[in-house]
Amino acid sequence: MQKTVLITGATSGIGEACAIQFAANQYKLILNGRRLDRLEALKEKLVNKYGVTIISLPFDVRNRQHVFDAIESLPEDWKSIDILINNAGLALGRDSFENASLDDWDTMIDTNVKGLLYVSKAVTPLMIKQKSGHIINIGSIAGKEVYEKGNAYCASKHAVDALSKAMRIDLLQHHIKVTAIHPGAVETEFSIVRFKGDEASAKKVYEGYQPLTGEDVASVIYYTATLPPHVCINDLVLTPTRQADSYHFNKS
Ligand code: NDP
Ligand code: 8X3
Repeated sequence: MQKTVLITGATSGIGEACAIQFAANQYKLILNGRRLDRLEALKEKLVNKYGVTIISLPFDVRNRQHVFDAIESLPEDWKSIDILINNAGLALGRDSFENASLDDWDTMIDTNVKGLLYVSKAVTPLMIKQKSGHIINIGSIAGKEVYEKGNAYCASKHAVDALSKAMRIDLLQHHIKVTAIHPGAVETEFSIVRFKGDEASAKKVYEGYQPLTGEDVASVIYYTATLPPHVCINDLVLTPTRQADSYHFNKS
């Protein structure tokens, strides 16, 4: 039977690449993001190319009520979600602790931590009912280490790391797999968002080495999602070959 995957943050980068990867493999897709125009364009492209069925489900993961209303609004035959990819997320600013903006901190924590919790809490009852499911949380290398001027972003991704472990333990009894994927540098719109539209600063992040692409990460996510039911990848860190950790890049 065709499986259904819900991807948050599918309008760009890793989420969009996941949408393409799963569509190419004939999954039913529920695609989320806030930018409806992008969701609709992606849906049209994937339906035409792969003949798959897609529901676009725009909502802001930070809005608790909207998250629950959106999941509740799904047609009954779409309420068996097999895979949830908690990908929506962002960094805002790269400022030293004393200079960083409280608003940026709020947005990162609300999106990366509370948003992931809301969507998971809304979807989990559906998975419990069907006695199976797979939740894939997109963490970061910033959830494994802390780097200079990374403060609240690193903390939010450490929370994703901790939550993934906690969810895996609690959801074990319901036959729900929980995987955390922690990428290093991926060239997406991530840095443009982080540097608030400053494209030159964003570009510099990826100079001197070959970064990962959204497609690289999507292919790893797809691999973890398609292992046999008795196999679960719990935790996976992937970086560009020329990145060892948050600090060590080979840019020679
Ligand atoms: P992009 O900026 O390209 O994509 C981010 C996606 O998240 C967009 O689709 C955006 O959609 C969505 N999003 C952001 N805020 C919200 C919100 N409040 N509600 C719903 N959707 C939201 O970045 P990436 O693809 O790189 O990032 C995806 C994930 O990967 C993030 O969690 C990020 O932290 C993580 N990551 C990224 C790395 C990188 O180097 N790029 C490395 C490690 C982890 P829209 O604006 O339409 O809502
Ligand atoms: C994004 C990767 O190293 O910029 O999560 O934090 S990093």
